[in-house]
Amino acid sequence: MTRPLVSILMGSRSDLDVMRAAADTLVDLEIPYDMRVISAHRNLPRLQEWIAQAEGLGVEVYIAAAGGAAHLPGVIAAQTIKPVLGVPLPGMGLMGLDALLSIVQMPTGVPVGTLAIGKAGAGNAAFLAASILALSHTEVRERLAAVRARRSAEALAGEIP
Ligand code: RP5
Repeated sequence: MTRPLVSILMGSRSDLDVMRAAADTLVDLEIPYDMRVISAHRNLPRLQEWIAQAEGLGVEVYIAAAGGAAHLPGVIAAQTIKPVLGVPLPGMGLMGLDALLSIVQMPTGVPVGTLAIGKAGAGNAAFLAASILALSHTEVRERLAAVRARRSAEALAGEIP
């Protein structure tokens, strides 16, 4: 098994549909990842166990998604000095604004890089993870540059003259 560079975590199976956008982007960039559902509220010991395991496996970036009170990204950030990217999710009645405001307000010294709400944020979390990995992984840098160039060409081709 290829060792994952990115760990995608979410609080509930109900988050899976949105978070596929992050996984799909990592696949596109050929970045090995692990994706699992572990709730900070319902399964804290399991979360702590996984983070210890992930650090040993060589995970370099965490992408964590949660809705509502949305503590998962912050609880992960409390246990690692690796970058944690938080994706606020809609679906709890306040369209994700509650989760966004919760995730973005981490205390000084324990930041969570917070992305947009929902699928757009999930996809961009994967791109941001790639940018972080590109600092030290040449092959990721090359693939990220290629995907960005491809998207740029597609945008130009779609331009209305
Ligand atoms: C959060 O609460 C999850 O991330 C999810 O977005 C939300 C609702 O979870 P379920 O009640 O559907 O499991 O912890």
